[in-house]
Amino acid sequence: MAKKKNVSGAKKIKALREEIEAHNYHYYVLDAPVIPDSHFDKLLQDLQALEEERPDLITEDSPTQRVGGAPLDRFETVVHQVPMLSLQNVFSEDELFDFDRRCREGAGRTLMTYMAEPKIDGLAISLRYENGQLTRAATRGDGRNGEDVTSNARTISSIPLRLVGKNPPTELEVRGEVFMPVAGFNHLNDQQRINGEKLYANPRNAAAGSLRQLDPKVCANRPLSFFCYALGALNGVSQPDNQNDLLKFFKDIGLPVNSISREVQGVDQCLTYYEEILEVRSTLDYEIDGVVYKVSSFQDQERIGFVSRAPRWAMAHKFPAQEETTQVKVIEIQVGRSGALTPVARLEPVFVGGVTVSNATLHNAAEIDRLDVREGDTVVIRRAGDVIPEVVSVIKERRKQNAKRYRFPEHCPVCGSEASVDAGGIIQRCSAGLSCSAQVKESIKHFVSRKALDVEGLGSKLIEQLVDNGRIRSAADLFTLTQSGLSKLDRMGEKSAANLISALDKSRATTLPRFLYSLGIPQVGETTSQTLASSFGSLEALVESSIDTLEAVPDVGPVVAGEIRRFFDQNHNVLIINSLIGHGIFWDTTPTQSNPAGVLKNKTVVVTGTLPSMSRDQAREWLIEQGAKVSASVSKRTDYLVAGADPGSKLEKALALGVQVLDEEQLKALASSEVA
Ligand code: D41
Repeated sequence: MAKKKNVSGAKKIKALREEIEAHNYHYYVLDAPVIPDSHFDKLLQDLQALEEERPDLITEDSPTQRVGGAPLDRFETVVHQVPMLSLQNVFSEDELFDFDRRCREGAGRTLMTYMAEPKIDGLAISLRYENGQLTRAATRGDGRNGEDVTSNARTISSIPLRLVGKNPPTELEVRGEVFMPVAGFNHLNDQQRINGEKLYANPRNAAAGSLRQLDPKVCANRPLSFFCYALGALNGVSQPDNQNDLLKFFKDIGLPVNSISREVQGVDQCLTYYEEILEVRSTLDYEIDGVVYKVSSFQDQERIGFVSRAPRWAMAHKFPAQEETTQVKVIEIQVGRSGALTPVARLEPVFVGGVTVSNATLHNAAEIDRLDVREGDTVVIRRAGDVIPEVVSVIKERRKQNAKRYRFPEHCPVCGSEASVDAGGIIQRCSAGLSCSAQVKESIKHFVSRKALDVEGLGSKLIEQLVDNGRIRSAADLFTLTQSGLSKLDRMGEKSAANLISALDKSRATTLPRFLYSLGIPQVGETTSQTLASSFGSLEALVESSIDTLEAVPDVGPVVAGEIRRFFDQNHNVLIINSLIGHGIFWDTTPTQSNPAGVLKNKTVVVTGTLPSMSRDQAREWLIEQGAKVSASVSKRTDYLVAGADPGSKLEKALALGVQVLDEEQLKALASSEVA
């Protein structure tokens, strides 16, 4: 009896492992998960429980072993049997034309077929599989000698511990890139900040730092991933004969390859690929620093050959760098609309991430302390995608001897009032509220901005001028401006004055969500404004709401609820609101729910990614019309996630929590269906 039970235990363990591996394959290689993450976690837990009963059956390649083994004292050196080559770079089209010419001449062709791949910004490693089992992972090192990082590589979920298929190669060495996805990187740095540990400057450094942890359990908690792109050695199966087939082969045996690689013909298509990838760069969930072109045919590759330790048949075509060094001229303090004092480094202009940058944010006083940035310092700045450029590190070696530590001001640089640290303990704020002209200016700029009341032709300079010469002291005063008064201002003609008056007039007709947003309540963005409007239905109900009723609104936690209450408790805010309404600002007060009996009524819905036929804002407005509550983040309380292209981490979270995911079409179908 006992024996029989054990056998069935062993069988169950085997079956569960295979099931888990199959899901891993669907998730990481095919990029098409078949079950939600929660279901996957359950399978793993089941396996863990079975293995606890049968520790004798635990093997190194069990999916439960990804949590990381015993810490190491040091990494052993590995000699790569086949050296890991390096890549040459080009930065310009001319250099690329030369590369193409050399390849065509070397192979004796008039038109060359290339494999074009994104160049992942991570670190190169080599994985060794023997009879389908992962036996060793080594960093590239100098190309000849690397470090044995097998125990860390085993913790990376997208690296298969076993290859799929009945007849795996007897020997396989595969090369690829270990990297940290951007979302994981941001999360890691948040975590490091909370724990008072050092921050990583970029995803690449974070990936390298994680793979070099001596304790595999630390590495196991780092969100690393992997794509492969080259062969070191292959035995026991027939060799593919070009790069395109090689990548297909990798995918077939369970190794993740990048899905946006593609075969191209000739240098023109290389350039098209380059432009296309540059265009989508900021939407990818991992960082790339260029594209790589490789002569696809292995026979052609052989003919073309090598220069020292780099192939002549491959080339990296680099994107403009996202990091550059430059000098900090001065550190200035900007005052935000709620008084937050934000330090900004004024820089010697540099070209970075495709644009010339002359300012970078230093976030707050604590960040200046952490970096120890001083005026005159040489710093590394970073501009990734469309985010505000930031200072990531200081090159201390280049610091001038007399450079003094920066002292954060104790007073508002604009109005001179005392500055104090806010409740969160990080942000310094000017204490003067709307008696500080900087706060007045910023709150009016926000009030007229596109997503708020959208007053056309009222730029920052004009607002500053109007506040400075005392014509307006609040958003409400905008509606006291006259055409004749305006036309007397600098650089303002009759025509623009008339246009501005009519734009202001037009902006009087608004919606409750826009009006709430325009007030600039701290922590209350567009989505929260929409949720508040649909939850309370009227401004009066919101103004009189208690902390408890506020917290019952989706996405409103104690911090946001506190900010809202504080805002409406301040008499000057109420006065401005009343004055605005007195000046004729109005919105439709009939309930916005045009389909209040619909299926979506009172459902909490989150929208993510790019939808085919409407913007996210339009989708949110439409959902509110359907009676839904639109929320910004996925939680257990979310009923539906509406996901478009490039959905990002919200989709993962929804799948993990078992939240129903809909595309735009399914959403529309659901909305028009009958209520049961
Ligand atoms: O994505 C990459 N970072 C990448 C790196 C890639 N897609 N292909 C690569 N191909 C090579 C050759 C052609 C030499 C096999 C590479 C690298 N090398 C590479 N990465 C680091 C050093 C070399």
